[in-house]
Amino acid sequence: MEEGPYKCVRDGNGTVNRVIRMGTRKSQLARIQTDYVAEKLKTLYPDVHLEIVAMSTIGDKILDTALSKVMYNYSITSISLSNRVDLVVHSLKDLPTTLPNGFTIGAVLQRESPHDAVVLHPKNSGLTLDTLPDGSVIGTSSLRRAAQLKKRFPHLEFKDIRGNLNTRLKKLDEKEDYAAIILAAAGLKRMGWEARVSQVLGPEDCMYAVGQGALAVEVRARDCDILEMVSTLHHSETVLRCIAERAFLRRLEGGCSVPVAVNTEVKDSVLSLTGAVYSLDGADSLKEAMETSVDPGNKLVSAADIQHVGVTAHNVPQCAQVAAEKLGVDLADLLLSKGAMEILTTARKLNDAR
Ligand code: DPM
Repeated sequence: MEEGPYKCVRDGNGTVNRVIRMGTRKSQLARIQTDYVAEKLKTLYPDVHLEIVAMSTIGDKILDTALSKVMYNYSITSISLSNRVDLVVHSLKDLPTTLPNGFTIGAVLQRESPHDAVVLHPKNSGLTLDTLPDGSVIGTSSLRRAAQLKKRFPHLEFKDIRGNLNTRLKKLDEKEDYAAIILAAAGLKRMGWEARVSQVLGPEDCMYAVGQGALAVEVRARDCDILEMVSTLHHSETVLRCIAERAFLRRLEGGCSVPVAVNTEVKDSVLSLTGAVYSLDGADSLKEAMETSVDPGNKLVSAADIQHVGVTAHNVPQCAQVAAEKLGVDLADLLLSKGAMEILTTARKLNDAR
């Protein structure tokens, strides 16, 4: 169970009137994402004084290790958050489904495209994953992408590629090692590199990662003034989709280093979730779909617990959040009943041995 509500500590009139310090990692993408949220906050709260603090994290330092093994160290920023800064903007997909005690996701912003995209070496311009020659090497360190694409495009080969987005694009363009790389469409868009996207992969080719394409604002759970301030950034539909996705991943005990993929949709107050697990080569997989009503009129349960898989969203109907979380858990249980744990355990062991 997660922690219950914290007692609010306010400064008198319910508004934040001290300096708010925003932490950011030093990569260009992290900086762009932080600036984007800072701009939104400045527009909403012109009187609030924001300060951006650049931080080094272990995540930045261990980029030489396979990303699929270290990604979860991103939660290291929570440690900086404990004293130096008041909020940190993250790509939601890099945040663990269980946050360190005392921290919460105070805002989940409207999702960009959650899909993965193909970026071709310039010499392959005009080709697609289908038409690339046999044996073409595709760069990705994502077990999720490799598993799905190996199965779907058996004529291609997959190799790890590391470093931040700038490094990866450089490795692609300036060498002949990779015919193409796969990256999240959202990150490419934020970097202003949309023109490099040659193909966006739909769910039939590659389902996305839990939380992909959404930005999250991490805060201290007891800072009620800040929590209230950032909560206006919540995008209800994104919140519900991401709660379902994160609940699914958490139930599967999957970190971001397991081949787990999802697809979600909200239509006419119905939230649908498709989830899948894969062996590393994609040969073994399980995929199921479920849906639930997230109609605020649907008074399922009244939640005493205000956090849902780490997200605090007072302004999104509780019954809908409860239904979304239950959807994720139920779908995971369905996959577990069909043998998902065996697939994931084997994938994890093989990946650790790489
Ligand atoms: C996580 C994964 C990757 C990132 C694993 C996955 C990709 C690693 C790789 C959990 N985090 O997706 O299966 O390609 O080797 C990351 C990116 C973004 C956030 C870059 C990307 C930007 C998009 C977003 C790295 N984290 O996926 O191309 O905000 O969702």
